[in-house]
Amino acid sequence: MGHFLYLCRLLATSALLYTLTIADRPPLVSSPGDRAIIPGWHLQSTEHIPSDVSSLSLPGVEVSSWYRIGPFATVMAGLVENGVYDDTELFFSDNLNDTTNADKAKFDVPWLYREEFELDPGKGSHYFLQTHGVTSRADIYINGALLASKDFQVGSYGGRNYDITKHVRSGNNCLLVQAYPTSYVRDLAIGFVDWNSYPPDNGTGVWRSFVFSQTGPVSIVSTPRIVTDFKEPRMQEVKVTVKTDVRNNFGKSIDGKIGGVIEAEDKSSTAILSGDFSLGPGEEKTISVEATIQNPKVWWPAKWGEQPLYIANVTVSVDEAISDINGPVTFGIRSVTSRLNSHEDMEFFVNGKPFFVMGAGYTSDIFLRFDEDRVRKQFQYVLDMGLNTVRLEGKHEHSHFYELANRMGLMLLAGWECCNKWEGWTYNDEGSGELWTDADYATANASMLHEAALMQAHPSMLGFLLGSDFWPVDRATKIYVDALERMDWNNPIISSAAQRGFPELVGPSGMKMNGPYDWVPPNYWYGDQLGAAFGFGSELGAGVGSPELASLREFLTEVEIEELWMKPDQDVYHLSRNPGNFDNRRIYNGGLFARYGKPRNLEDYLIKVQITDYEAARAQFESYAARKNAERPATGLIYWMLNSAWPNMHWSLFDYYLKPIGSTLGAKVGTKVEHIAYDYNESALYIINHSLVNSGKRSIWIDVVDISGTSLAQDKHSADTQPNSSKKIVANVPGIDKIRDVAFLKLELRDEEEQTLLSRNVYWLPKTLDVLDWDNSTWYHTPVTSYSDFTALENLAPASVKLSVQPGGKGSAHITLENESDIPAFFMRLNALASNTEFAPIFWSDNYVTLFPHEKMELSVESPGLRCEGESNVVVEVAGFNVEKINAGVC
Ligand SMILES: *[C@@H]1O[C@H](CO)[C@@H](O)[C@H](O)[C@H]1NC(C)=O
Ligand SMILES: *[C@@H]1O[C@H](CO)[C@@H](O)[C@H](O)[C@H]1NC(C)=O
Ligand SMILES: *[C@@H]1O[C@H](CO)[C@@H](O)[C@H](O)[C@H]1NC(C)=O
Ligand SMILES: *[C@@H]1O[C@H](CO)[C@@H](O)[C@H](O)[C@H]1NC(C)=O
Ligand SMILES: *[C@@H]1O[C@H](CO)[C@@H](O)[C@H](O)[C@H]1NC(C)=O
Ligand SMILES: *[C@@H]1O[C@H](CO)[C@@H](O)[C@H](O)[C@H]1NC(C)=O
Ligand SMILES: *[C@@H]1O[C@H](CO)[C@@H](O)[C@H](O)[C@H]1NC(C)=O
Ligand SMILES: *[C@@H]1O[C@H](CO)[C@@H](O)[C@H](O)[C@H]1NC(C)=O
Ligand SMILES: CC(=O)N[C@H]1CO[C@H](CO)[C@@H](O)[C@@H]1O
Repeated sequence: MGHFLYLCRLLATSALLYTLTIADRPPLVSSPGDRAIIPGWHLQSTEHIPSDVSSLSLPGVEVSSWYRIGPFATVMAGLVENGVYDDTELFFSDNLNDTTNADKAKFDVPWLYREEFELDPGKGSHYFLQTHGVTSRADIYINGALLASKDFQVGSYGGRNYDITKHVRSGNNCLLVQAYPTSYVRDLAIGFVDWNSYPPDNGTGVWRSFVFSQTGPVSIVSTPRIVTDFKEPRMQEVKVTVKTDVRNNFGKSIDGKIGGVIEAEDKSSTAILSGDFSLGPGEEKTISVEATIQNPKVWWPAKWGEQPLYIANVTVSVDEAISDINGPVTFGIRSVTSRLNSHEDMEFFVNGKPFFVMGAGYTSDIFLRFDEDRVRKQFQYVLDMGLNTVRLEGKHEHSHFYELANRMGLMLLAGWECCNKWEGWTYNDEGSGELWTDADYATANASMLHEAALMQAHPSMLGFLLGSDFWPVDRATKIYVDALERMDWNNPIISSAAQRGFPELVGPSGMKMNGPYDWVPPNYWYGDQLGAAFGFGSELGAGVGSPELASLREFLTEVEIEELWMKPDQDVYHLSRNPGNFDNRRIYNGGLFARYGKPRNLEDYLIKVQITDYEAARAQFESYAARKNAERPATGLIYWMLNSAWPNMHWSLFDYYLKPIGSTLGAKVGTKVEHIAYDYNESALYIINHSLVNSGKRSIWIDVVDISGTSLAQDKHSADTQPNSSKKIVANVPGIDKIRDVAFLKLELRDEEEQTLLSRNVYWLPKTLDVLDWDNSTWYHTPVTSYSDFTALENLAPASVKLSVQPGGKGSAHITLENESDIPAFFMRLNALASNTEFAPIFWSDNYVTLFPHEKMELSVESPGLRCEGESNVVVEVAGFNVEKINAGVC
């Protein structure tokens, strides 16, 4: 109540003063072709505000007591931005749960986003407001009038374009958005299903920016779309068609000109666009203009080549005067196609070359905050791990995200999310979404049109998945496909990420989603059922991704950390929302305790955790790579998942604080361009080549020792490597049959002539493999009836290792590790710190390494912060399973 009175008083007394202060600001837009993002908002709950909010959309209301946010923020993101909540605090222990319970009422009411801005509308000017989606839905008011109601501005992705010409006025203008609460089962929003806690506000609010524009009589009403006739990289010239939707804002017919430029970003070529058009009164249509690019520079995924980009700008003019401008649109010259092979499995091709997808699933931040620099770091990890694709399951982002992927050479597999409202179909017996009404189909249409337009030109797009766990009904499928085609989508359209069924219009997906999501042993992947390495796995993994101790301390109490091993079956709030299938580490710890022995203390548990995570991630990527030329080939996989929405304990390839973990390095080994991998099940070796060009003679060195360092076998083979393939080169690795308890297998792949090391890979192998109970599998895991026994590792004598470090300049360092012992130095983690703080992100050439007796190894590390200037305290530490912690100064 106090708040309300305060507001009214201020309304009366300070309106004049306020108007005067902001009247000095320049107009938001001032000439045709100008576009501006609403630069910020005042945010407030409706809880203490009169029910008729339209008057608040009149200029001059005093709102300085409201929260101030940037151009976009969900309610929670806005409250964090204003210090109402502290995310470090919220993310600690189960504080988020407490806040969600305690503050529930706060988020059961709509919230207001309000901004005033100057305009100086000239005669003949037209004004538009483009939204990019408001969660879950919104009333939009401008200068006291309702522009759109919550029945029209609906859905997180429901971008709409409004003509606001008749509402704008000279001087101060005001926009007010009333965003309504979100339910993931009722609304087409951005949710976290069963794998992450929900934000207390369910992501409600203006999560993407609003764009304001001024035009003349003809407006460009969509981002220009790019279509090329590019087929294959040897083409001497490529025809580029730029398609633009334009509208006549006038009551009379208009003739106009469309012009523009396409420029190579490196300035190596320029092409001019030009054409004429006529529009009837109020008519809206698509205009195409063409240009030819000679000697086009072809865009490639990072592993295969460069990422040259082109930039297009489009201008429409009427009577020689500019009426509207759109761009810059960045695009690349490349093609993506897909087909189902003879096993009905999905195969992708980029520029005509078979593109073996090695990807992982992306999540947005829990509060949908967007930090381009953070995304860049995450993408750096993706590339450093040797992955080439990121899947966005209903986690579409801002255009900067797609632009980064374009520049870094990453492919993106976009699509709608599973389980909640997005899959509210009668035949979905697993999801919780409410069935769709006619209004939902309209929202789906607007959402698909909008997302397709936003994504269309980006060369990083690998495809769009219309559904995830379930395929859409025919009516939705038709809407999606029509919308994608309407927006000149030139990439594969896939019915879903699973095989449960499919709409006739699109056909089967060729993707499997048969688990696992929780822990399975490494030999699982070499089986022939469910998620094992054959076909295309759209989301699968052993559920691993545990942070190291320094990160755990950021979000768990000391007691909670100790309970990870002392109460191994207990629910862990930082795994997943209760209740669900992923809210404890029962399956994971069951395997770890049985295989590696009951932990003696926290330190012992944590290293066993990283050992488990490393071997799980490596086996998954390696098996798919090894089987890429199998009778039923593996054609690609999406590791579940890449990153985490908040600090959590599972499903990640690096932790929330951007620190590398066991799964990071396991994945990195498993994806090497040229690699030598061990098939646990058959005791066979595969030589793998993901390159399109490397070839030549290779030698393979095999070394097997037991835990006392005694050699069980040593062997050397020669092989001819073949580009872009995998082949079995050794059927039975010698020494494996001699294992008494546990042995170590070291594989080295070298160039035959120079003996340069191309890949080095160390396994710890048991006498008997884990036995899987395939028939007793659930959708998320396959149980083990008899575990491998690695407990003999406890008998490893201590090894002594020599560490030396040299600074390498530009944030890098070189490290030499030398095992001075007669036994293996098992699973050593290297860590770099400045004044006791770990660097992040940090990229290791290798880590979690095992050295054979008397082996010497060179490593390198890079991190932006790793510099000697002004830092006297930069050290590299090493500690391993049987190696005491040692360190060496970098500077
Ligand atoms: C968030 O969505 C869930 C349904 O998915 C619903 O139960 C819950 O009440 C929603 N929370 C809020 C604050 O609306
Ligand atoms: C396109 O427009 C942008 C913004 O107006 C400008 O910075 C850029 O130079 C233009 N590029 C071309 C190729 O015209
Ligand atoms: C989808 O929206 C477009 C653009 O508004 C419209 O032309 C089309 O008819 C809509 N489709 C359906 C099925 O409503
Ligand atoms: C190992 O391979 C054999 C055939 O070589 C197969 O029968 C068995 O199922 C495989 N093991 C696992 C764990 O899948
Ligand atoms: C979270 O809150 C719910 C009450 O809504 C409670 O049942 C549950 O035990 C809490 N979980 C944790 C981990 O605190
Ligand atoms: C992989 O293929 C490339 C390209 O032909 C070739 O240069 C390289 O030697 C191959 N490597 C292996 C291990 O086959
Ligand atoms: C890569 O391998 C596939 C099949 O394994 C083959 O069809 C294709 O031609 C190969 N591509 C190149 C560039 O070698
Ligand atoms: C599946 O597992 C359960 C419990 O783990 C066991 O009782 C049952 O016999 C198993 N079923 C099969 C078919 O092995
Ligand atoms: C103390 C010791 O045995 N050092 C050996 C470590 O390994 C290197 C490389 O094999 C040997 O040269 C050292 O003698």
